[in-house]
Amino acid sequence: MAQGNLKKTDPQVYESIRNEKNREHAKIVLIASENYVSKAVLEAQGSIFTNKYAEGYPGRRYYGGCEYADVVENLAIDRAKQLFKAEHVNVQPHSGSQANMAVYFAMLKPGDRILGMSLNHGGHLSHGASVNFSGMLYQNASYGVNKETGYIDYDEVRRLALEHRPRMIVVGASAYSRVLDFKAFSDISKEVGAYLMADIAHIAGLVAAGIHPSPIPYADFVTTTTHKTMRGPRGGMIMCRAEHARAIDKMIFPGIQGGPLVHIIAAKATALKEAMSKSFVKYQERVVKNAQKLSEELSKRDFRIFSGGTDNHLMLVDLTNKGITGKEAEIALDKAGITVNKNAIPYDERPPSVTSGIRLGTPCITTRGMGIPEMTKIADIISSIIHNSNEDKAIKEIAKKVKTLCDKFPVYK
Ligand code: DSN
Repeated sequence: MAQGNLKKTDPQVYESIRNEKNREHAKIVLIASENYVSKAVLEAQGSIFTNKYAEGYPGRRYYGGCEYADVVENLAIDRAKQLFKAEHVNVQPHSGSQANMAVYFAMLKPGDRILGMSLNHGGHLSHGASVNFSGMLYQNASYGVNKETGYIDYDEVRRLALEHRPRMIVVGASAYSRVLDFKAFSDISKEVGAYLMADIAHIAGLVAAGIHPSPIPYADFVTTTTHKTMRGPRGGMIMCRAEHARAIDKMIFPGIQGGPLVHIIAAKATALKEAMSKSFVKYQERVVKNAQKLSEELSKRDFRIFSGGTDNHLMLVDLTNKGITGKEAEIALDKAGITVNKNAIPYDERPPSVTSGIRLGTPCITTRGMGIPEMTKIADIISSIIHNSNEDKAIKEIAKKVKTLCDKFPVYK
């Protein structure tokens, strides 16, 4: 995008953006929660809607001059309703955490109990982790995955729900590679009289494309981010049954937020329009096929994929048999131009700052057009790096292969 004015006014920021653009082009990004937005989304996000205050909701704002802010917010709401078949949508949350916060604040009292997936087993901070507001304000109980299978054990979730009697059950994860059974969670929630919130931040694109089952028929509240697999701007969104619409809207504004970010809402509208296209469905199919191929190819090279594979866009690689920690692997891979994040493996004995594993995801590489043949190449590259992590000369050679792949698949043509 043209940035002549920025270059003149603030060369340092201009330079950082240019460097970031080069970095995004020159690295194979396997961070499961990242993606590259389209140029259309980028243009909407970088638009003059950043100038506008629009506290309130379409048709009932606390500022004049909101007629076009109303148009983009209504577009985003209507498209999200249509895409996800939701009764009510709020597109104002600034992030996924704020979407979750609004649901808790609207429906729970401090001291109520949440039952969510443990952070150590792939859950999110805002699902009740002790260091997060959700763990500070509410009592928490957590479920995890079965040590042998790596899958959520629904009998265990039910047992915990009966034992702890939570007011809210949260289903959703940042590092779980298997299909989530929303009906099973709904049955458990009904049995114990709890609300059910599904946080689909990671899998929203798959849900929108019909590749992962939707929680909409089962959950009282569905929260998501709009980036990640959705390929929209960074932000959050809440979907809920009509009966909770007023409570949720009131909690987002004036409860926990002030003016909505209208430029982000405009970009959310554009991303939601893109998500309604056939090419978006094909894209999500390719994301999953690529993840499955990458997981298979790594397994062939004696990498242990937690739970044995993946049904979605990500996988957890347990490096215990490779004699390298997640932290060391992240650093070695980065030297060769592969960006990943270290990640605790469920039942990990190492601290979260070290970990025994890495999390890999395919949304970014699929967006730049890589497919099945490239997954074999990437598995080869990862294997060579992990087996030569202390050999700087070998890593430099491998980096050349990464560069060739990146140049063949530019992020922004
Ligand atoms: N931080 C995100 C992730 O990487 O999964 C979750 O919000």
